[in-house]
Amino acid sequence: MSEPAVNVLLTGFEPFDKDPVNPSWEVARALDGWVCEGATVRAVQLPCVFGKAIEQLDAALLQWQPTLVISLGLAGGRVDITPERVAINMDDARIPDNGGQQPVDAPAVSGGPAAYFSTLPLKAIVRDLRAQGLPASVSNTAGTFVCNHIFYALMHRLAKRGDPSRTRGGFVHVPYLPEQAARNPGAPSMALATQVQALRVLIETALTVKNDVRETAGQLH
Ligand code: PCA
Repeated sequence: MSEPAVNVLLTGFEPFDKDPVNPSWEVARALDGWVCEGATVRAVQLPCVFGKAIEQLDAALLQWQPTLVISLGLAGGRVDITPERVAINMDDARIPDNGGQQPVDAPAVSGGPAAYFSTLPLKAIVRDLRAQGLPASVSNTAGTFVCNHIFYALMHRLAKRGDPSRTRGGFVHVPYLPEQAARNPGAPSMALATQVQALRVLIETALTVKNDVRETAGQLH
């Protein structure tokens, strides 16, 4: 008898804000089919549209029944790979999404709790990335746009299953690609190959480290 397939769902977003490329999707699709610790990465692109992104996430969760879910998004201006600590139940869009919606102070999931924490081993991830020469830090805000929206919806769904340790999930923001920084002079960037390597390390750590390490990654402000 063959073992049931073990899948890692890795989502990335389509380009937004008139940008022709989104590194989050470039990284995800580069890893589609990669096998790590016996688990196969399944890359799915999400629309940068409030609501519709959640529908497509739900379809992907149903299709792949993943044991680990990592959603990626671009945070232009960040200097490193940033696993997010917390998703808040708040849509407050500074710019319209790709469908022209611009919610202000609306819940991501109506009636949901204020926030959820990532269930990824954040500190171990940052430790392992840095040890491999890959810049990373924990972020304490995923913003209030579509990335935080999908992060919140993901954690709400995993929490409602009642066994948060069975399917781990979280969100990771990635920096601009060099070509994007060239269009935004002065902005920091990271090459695609480096971002892809960082996600390889991150997925392996998320699959193998059951209990996070105790190390500070706090910020004073
Ligand atoms: N970044 C945006 C939405 C899509 C993406 O890649 C964000 O940080 O909300």
